[in-house]
This record gives sequence, structure tokens and C-alpha cells, in this order.
Amino acid sequence: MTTAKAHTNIALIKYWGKKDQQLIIPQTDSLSLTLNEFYTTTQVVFDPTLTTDQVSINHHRLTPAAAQRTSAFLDLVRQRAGRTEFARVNSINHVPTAAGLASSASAFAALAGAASAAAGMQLNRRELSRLARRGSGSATRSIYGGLVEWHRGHDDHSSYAEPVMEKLDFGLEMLAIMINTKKKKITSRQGMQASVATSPYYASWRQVVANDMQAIKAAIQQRDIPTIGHIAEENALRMHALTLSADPGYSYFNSQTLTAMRAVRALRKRGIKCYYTMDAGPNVKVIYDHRDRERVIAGLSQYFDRSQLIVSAAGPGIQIWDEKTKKVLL
Ligand code: 2P0
Repeated sequence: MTTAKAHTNIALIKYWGKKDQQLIIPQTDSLSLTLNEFYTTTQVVFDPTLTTDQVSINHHRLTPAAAQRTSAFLDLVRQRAGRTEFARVNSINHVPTAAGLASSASAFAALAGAASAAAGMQLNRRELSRLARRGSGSATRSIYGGLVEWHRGHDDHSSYAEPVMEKLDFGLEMLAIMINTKKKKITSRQGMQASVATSPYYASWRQVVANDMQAIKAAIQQRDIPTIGHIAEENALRMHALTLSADPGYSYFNSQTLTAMRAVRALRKRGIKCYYTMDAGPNVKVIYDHRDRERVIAGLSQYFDRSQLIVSAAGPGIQIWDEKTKKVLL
């Protein structure tokens, strides 16, 4: 039995569209920050007595239909490892309930790590990054800690992530504003497909990302948080312009999202250098220098309950260990 722990990540330069749906080759590069506070631990054991994969998430057993995406991923691992046994998978998501941050990124990164090791494969981090990508695009980046770049590549071999700065030596911090929603959401997968197929702005988005990737990497080398934040905020807005400009148009924002965006801008007017980014849901994440943490929290507390604000520093890359011997495998 093998266990892997992988942290989720939030993109500062977004991945929004695939070139190849099956291999999950993205249209553009992307860049993210791995978060310390949110992670998934997953145990996998291949068991010859099983007649189907048994998948539990947070101690709840999934139906075979709900486990389909996990089973399809395990098929990939079995095929590569030359194994035929079904697997028992126990996964725990360490994310606040109803946070809307429960991410496929940490889930598929942890599954890739635990399943490949349990199947007897010894993959290095680049190989793991490629494998995790087959489960979910954003999982490609969750193999590494800190600031991570996903090279879009052009095929299975060339599309993987690598760290830009794995151990941050400057005070970039992120705060998640938990905005709950009961509305059924459009999955990232559906949303990005609609944007690629129908947004007239999609070609411009590719150019935006190419420019932003260069600019943000230069700003990271300078440890320039206001420039990193500014680029991330503009990039997020332009990604969300791809949702509004699809046919039919859609949006992940709700009124609270707009309130949070306005609050961040108001803080900035008062001289606090903080910037927002949003993903495929209504929650807003704020980035700033950790020295401004208390001022950011105080400012946002005028609009949101303190319990809705969760601070996270940068997190580490994947860890994998043998559950019996506790031997660290990666
Ligand atoms: C990202 N997001 O770069 C982008 C930006 C949200 C907005 O959730 O279809 O769940 O499994 O590859 O990785 C990316 O969507 O989609 C995502 P699939 P994924 O983090």
C-alpha cells in the first residue's frame, strides 16, 4: 500500500483550453502557486481479490459510475505497469468543506503518485507530472511546490510542468475568500471547451498568455510582488472574458465575487498592494506580500466574515511513501 500527498495549486497565468482532449494537451502554457493549506492524501493498493476498483473519498465509497474517472486513470497506470489487478483507493481531501476549492489538481497528482508507486513503477517527477496530466490538466503542476510552470508541449512526451521557484525566498502569499454557491457549476472541462470552440477572442488569449508568461517569470526573478499581482489579475480577467464571450456566454462570478474584486481594488487605492484571481467558481483568491497580511485581512473583513478568509503560504511538491515501512519513495 502506497500513500501520496499532493497540494493543490492556483494558477496565476491560467490554463483555459485544450488542444487534445484525450491526452490533455493544453492550448497555452500556464503558471501556478502550490498552496500549503489545501492538499489531498491518497492511498492505493492493487488487490488480486477485487472484482472492481473500490474508490472512497473522505471515507465515502463512490458508486462505480462516480468512480469512472478514477478507474479510467487507474487503467492507464495498469496498462503502463503491465498489471491487471483492481485497486482499493482511499482519498482524503484536506480542504475546508464547501470551499469550492476541492480541486482535481491535488486529487489527480496524489492518485498519480500513489497508484504508479503501488503498481511498482518508479517515476521521476517529470514522468509523474505527465501522468497526472492525464487525470486533470491542473494536476500536472501539483507535482511541484512553489511557483510552477506547465509547458504546453505538443504531445504526451513534451507536455509537463517544472518548477520556476520551488522554495520561495520572498513573501508571496495567497488568501482565499470562501464564497459559497448552491448553483450547479459548469465544470472547467465544459467551460474551456466552449471557450475554445466559440469565443472570438480565443486567438488573442493565446497571445496574451505568451506575453504574460514571459513578463511574470521576469517579475518572479525580481521578486516583484506588485508586478506579479498585476499580471495575474489582468490574466484572470482576460480568462474570464473567454467565458462571457462564448456562445452561449456564461460566467463563474456571482455578486459576492464582484464584491471581493471591488474590495481588493479599494484596498489598493489605500496603498495596500493586493491583487485578485478567480478560477472556475465564485471564490476569489488574493495575492500580496506576507508583511501586508494583517492589513489585507482587516480590509477584507469589512466585507466578509473572518471565517471566510483562509491564508496560505506556498506549499511543497508531492511526497510518496510506503504505508507499511514508512519508507519515503519520493
Ligand atoms: C487553471 N482552472 O489553470 C485553470 C484556470 C481554473 C481556471 O480548473 O479538464 O480541472 O481536468 O484538464 O485542470 C483547470 O481545469 O481541467 C482549472 P481538466 P482542470 O488552474
